[in-house]
Amino acid sequence: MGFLTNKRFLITGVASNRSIAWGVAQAMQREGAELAFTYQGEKLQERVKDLAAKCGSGIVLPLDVTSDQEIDACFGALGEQWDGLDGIIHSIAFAPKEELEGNYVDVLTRQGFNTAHEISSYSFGALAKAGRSLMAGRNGSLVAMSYLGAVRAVPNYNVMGVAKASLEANVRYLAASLGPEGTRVNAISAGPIRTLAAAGISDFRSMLKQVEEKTPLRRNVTIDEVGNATAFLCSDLASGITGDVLYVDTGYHILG
Ligand code: 0WD
Repeated sequence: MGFLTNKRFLITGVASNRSIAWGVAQAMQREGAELAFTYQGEKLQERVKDLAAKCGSGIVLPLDVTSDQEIDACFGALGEQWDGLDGIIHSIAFAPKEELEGNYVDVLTRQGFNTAHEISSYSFGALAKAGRSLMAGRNGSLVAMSYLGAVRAVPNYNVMGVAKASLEANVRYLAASLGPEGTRVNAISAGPIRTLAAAGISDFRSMLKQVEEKTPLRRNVTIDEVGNATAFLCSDLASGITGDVLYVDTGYHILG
């Protein structure tokens, strides 16, 4: 019996079979969880449906986090299928590509900053709020995906790093806010992984190469490893952990 048996989770951010959220879904399903998925925009619907089916899930809901209406509709629809929810995986981020290369100040705009923060950080709190009543009394767990650029000035990561810093602060405030009702809130800070979102970051290849050469384990992390750590954080094995950022990056963050 898996350590997530009898638990139900909503997984956002599956865009392909390379997505971190897909690694999470596979690990959670293996551990016995029942899953529901969201997709952003019509063109991802079929792909996400196919991937969801591989996890035995028929619950696939549209969700663009820039829309309050879609957030409400998503949790409304979920509530019709499930009488409770044990957690939400937030695996969503976006910043305009033009702001993910070059000198931070040169490329910074108000619009880009606001968009990056709205989609990559605000949305975590918005999903927590919308899912709150479904999670009440179930020792729920929320997990968001972050990156080292939240705490260090990583070349080209720019405004996304600032948004990740906001996301990690959001983790702490949400943990303090929802802890009294039993809900835990954490983030995973993943090492770089080649996904669709990563393709938007300038010179991502050299980021991967640099990690491989220097990191303690001398290799990049996989979506399966991030998935396993996320499954753990969502399980009762992690019942004492909240408000934290767990690094799953083959040890890169410890280097000076
Ligand atoms: O190296 C990496 N790939 C790392 C990613 C290292 C550390 C952290 N992360 C984070 C990302 O910042 C993100 O928060 O992991 C999370 C998942 O990213 P991913 O798996 O690397 O990327 P991807 O497979 O592209 O999934 C992210 C998805 C979007 O994909 P596209 O490629 O279509 O932008 O986030 C979703 C979308 O499906 N997304 C949205 N979902 C709902 N509403 C929105 C939105 N407005 N915008 C983007």
